[in-house]
Amino acid sequence: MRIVEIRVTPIAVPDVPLANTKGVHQPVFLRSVIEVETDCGRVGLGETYGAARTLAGLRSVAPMLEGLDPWNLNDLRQRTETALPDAGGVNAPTALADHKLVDVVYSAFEIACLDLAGQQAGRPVHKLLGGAVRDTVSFGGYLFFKFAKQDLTFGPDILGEVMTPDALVDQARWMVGEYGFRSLKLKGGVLEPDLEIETLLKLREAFPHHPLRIDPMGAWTVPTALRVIKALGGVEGGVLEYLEDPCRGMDAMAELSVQTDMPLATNLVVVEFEQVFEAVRKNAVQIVLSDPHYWRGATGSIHLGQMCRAAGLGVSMHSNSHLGISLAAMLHVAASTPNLTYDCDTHYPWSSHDIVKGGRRPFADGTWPVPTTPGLGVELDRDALADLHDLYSRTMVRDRDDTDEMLKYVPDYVRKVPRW
Ligand code: GKR
Ligand code: MG
Repeated sequence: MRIVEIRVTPIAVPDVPLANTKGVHQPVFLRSVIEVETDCGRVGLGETYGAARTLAGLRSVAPMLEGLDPWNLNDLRQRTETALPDAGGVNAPTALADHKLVDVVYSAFEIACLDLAGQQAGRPVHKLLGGAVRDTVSFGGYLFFKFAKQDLTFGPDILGEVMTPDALVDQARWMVGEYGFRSLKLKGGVLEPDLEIETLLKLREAFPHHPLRIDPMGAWTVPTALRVIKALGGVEGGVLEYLEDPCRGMDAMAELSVQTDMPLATNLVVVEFEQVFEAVRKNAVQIVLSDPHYWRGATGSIHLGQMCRAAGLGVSMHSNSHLGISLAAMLHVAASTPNLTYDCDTHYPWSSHDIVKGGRRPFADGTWPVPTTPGLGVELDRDALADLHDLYSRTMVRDRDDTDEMLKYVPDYVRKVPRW
């Protein structure tokens, strides 16, 4: 089996104004959909970021993959590195972490190659990743403070403004009622820390048995983080399961870690293998979030799990706004990472679109079944792809910039991380 053609299609997906510490989501989020076609007529699928640098990277590597055997992932890595020497990062300057273009591009094509290999072998992708250790993958409800959507041109809002602790608890009730999530994560760093403390205490009251997390994305100084941990009851009998990226940068996380037993998680300070060693040396974090979109694909995410086990670190899973091909990749990886013991993140409930046949996948009790059919287990809905590509052409949004978008809602907004 050899690759004969690759199609990379940028799409724009209607989004809602979800807030985080660096701003707010734009009216659409961008994704790239990858179709890798082989000489035997099979098509492998991938989905990744859709912002300009990622798209350009995918497009410059695609022609170099002609003739590649999709089973040969070392060859894929080599060709990607050759096509993108010193390519730098993918993210906007306002982002809080950057990911290497070469890792992101490799990851996207790797998923498509594994889809092809699985299809040819007649086995689901998780069989190629060491085998599934679970039949379903459990996700947490991802809660966001948000504005009411001002511009309804590209799609309706979900739930309107949510900018107070009580409104956030209502959002959680909706999410748990609708999807059955059994744990909850709050995107913090948006309201003042006291209001976010109040929110978590009210969530605990409303959901006495749901594990709770908060992710302020580096918004707090070390003293503020310590104050929040104390107010939330610390570790034993406290409100939090873990605290994700409370402080900005590896050294601030290490400074906090030495003063608390609260498990600290990250998808900001450990995003490359080399950083796992630094984090362990500095005892900066106790849990690392994996993600097949930048941890060198599905195989890299599995390697991360093994490294974390050796280092005594826990593993959870990160998400960005995504659709069904990414969801399938996340399911295969999560199923075959034995030490992924926390509920995974997903933005899926915040969108009402999909590009896979059969439409949006329903989930029960906050879980999705692990696909059992060959490959990734999803097929492309070409009409849906064409519609979202058309939206991409019409919107003219080409990069993610939450900070710029925030000025539409708060005209004097200034990005400041940490803020409190
Ligand atoms: O969607 O606003 C968002 C999140 O902040 C996302 O961009 C992060 O990558 O959810 C992610 C996280 O930091 O866990
Ligand atoms: Mg995070």
